[in-house]
Amino acid sequence: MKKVLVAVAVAAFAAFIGYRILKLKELSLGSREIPLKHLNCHYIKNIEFGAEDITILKDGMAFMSTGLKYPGLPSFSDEPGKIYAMDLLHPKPSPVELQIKGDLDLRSFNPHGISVFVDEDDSVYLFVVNHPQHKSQVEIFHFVEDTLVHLKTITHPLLHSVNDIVAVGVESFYATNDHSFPNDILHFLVIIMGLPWCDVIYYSPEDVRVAANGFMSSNGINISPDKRYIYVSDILDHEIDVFERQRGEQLVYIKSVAVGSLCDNIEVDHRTGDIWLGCHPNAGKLSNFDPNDPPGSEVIQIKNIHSKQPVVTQVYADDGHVIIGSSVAAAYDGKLLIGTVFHKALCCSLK
Ligand SMILES: [Ca+2]
Ligand SMILES: [Ca+2]
Repeated sequence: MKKVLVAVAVAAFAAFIGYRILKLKELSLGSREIPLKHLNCHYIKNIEFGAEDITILKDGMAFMSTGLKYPGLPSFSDEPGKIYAMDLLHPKPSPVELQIKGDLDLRSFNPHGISVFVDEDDSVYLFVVNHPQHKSQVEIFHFVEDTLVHLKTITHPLLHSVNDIVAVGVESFYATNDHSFPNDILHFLVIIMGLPWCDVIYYSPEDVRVAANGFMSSNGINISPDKRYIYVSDILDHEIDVFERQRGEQLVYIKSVAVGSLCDNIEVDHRTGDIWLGCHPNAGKLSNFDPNDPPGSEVIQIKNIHSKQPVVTQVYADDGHVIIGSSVAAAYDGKLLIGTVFHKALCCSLK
């Protein structure tokens, strides 16, 4: 009898794991192929090893974090990561590598999500998620002409698997953890079980805490132009979650908007409040990288996200033969920049 019970339990567990693996294939949109939807685009000079995140200031200055090395994904350069800036108001915009000054180990610099905070006196602070030796920390820089002056490195046990950040002060930010545990095996088990255990952390020098949780895998994060709302991409849930910031930096969940793709970073148009998303149309192809059948790219725009009927539009789609693994899309003055995890970057015309 005991043997029968054990056999039944083992069979039930195996069936459950089998079901969860099928579910995971569904979540990764592993069978999805997308029709092409191209714009008039050209490759951005010097960007050969990814621009995982891009953010654009109101004055047209775009920042790009390049050369990410992320476990489980390809990387085609042994060089450390770099930060570039590109002035979109220049007649022929071209990226310039920013020199980094101060006390930061540049050999292990591995930049991921970025965010900019502009102070009342127009000082520009660049916040960068950095993974030296695959750890997670946040670097704060002061941007002065073509230089980043390193001010501070922030580490905290709650900031264990940071993907992206949004700065809300000169030393405060919200950050997403894309893993529920820093350990890959534990995280994979949690994903297999279908448990939404990832979170968003609020950090300030006085207060560090979980601001929101319940994400399968929280990835991109950004803020509305009026600074009232925070948007988070729950990449495995194919949704953008909207939160309202309340007193004491509490995040209150408002709603989710379905996007039908695995959207990575979030950029917000300063003028219109439109949401721009760089998405992975098929994450199976991304994690099982095959240069003969590369992962594609997809850009999705959400208009009127706070209305009853947000408008979700696919603006760009490629099967990976032009651009592989789009992770960010940023619009400015009729231009659309598309960055990727480990491939090139595009500058497209929206006009
Ligand atoms: Ca970002
Ligand atoms: Ca990301």
